[in-house]
Amino acid sequence: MAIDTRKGEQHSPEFLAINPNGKTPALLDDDVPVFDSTAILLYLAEKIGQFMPTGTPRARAEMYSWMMFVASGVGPYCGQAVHFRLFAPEPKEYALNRYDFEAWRHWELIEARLATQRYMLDEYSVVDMAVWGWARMIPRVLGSDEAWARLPNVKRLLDEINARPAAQRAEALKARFTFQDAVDDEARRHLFPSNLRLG
Ligand SMILES: N[C@@H](CCC(=O)N[C@@H](CS)C(=O)NCC(=O)O)C(=O)O
Repeated sequence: MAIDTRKGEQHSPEFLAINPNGKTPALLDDDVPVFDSTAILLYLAEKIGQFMPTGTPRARAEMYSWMMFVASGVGPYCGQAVHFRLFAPEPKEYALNRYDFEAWRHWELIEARLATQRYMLDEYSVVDMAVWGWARMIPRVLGSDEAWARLPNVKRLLDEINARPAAQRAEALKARFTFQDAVDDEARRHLFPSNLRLG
């Protein structure tokens, strides 16, 4: 189902039954609920037996390490960089500087890796998909399209995955729905409940 987070649909009982954390994405695969983007990728890859190295412990360790790097590093730092850049009230210089710095630092690690190899692992995998999810957001996260000049290999991977049929199907699916654009007072109440404590 399509969830418009700016309208607060992530807090509906139906959605919370799938993801008690009230955040997108979440999946109901037949009757199996899965939530959190990294868990969804690992679950689906394991289910279909593709896009995951199955060989040596070293290869699996590499995959898990980079998946968690995206889940616990790229995701949270990029998310907070967007929040402080676009939505937080002043004063925010300290927080914006910290999250922008950390977002850049994470992307530069990915850039360095992709400068020496085509994909994040030896072959195309769930790690590239996880990176793609956030790479699409780079201009918003890092403040402008100029970020691509410093991340040419991330852009290369982004363009390659964008051209894959599955990525195009995902875009086409998204285009079937209209999501609220404005982050108005009501959307802020849904998205940033911590603000209520500020009075
Ligand atoms: N760790 C989660 C983060 C999910 C997340 O923050 N989702 C955002 C949209 S991209 C959301 O649902 N925000 C609505 C809210 O926080 O109420 C994941 O990777 O799936």
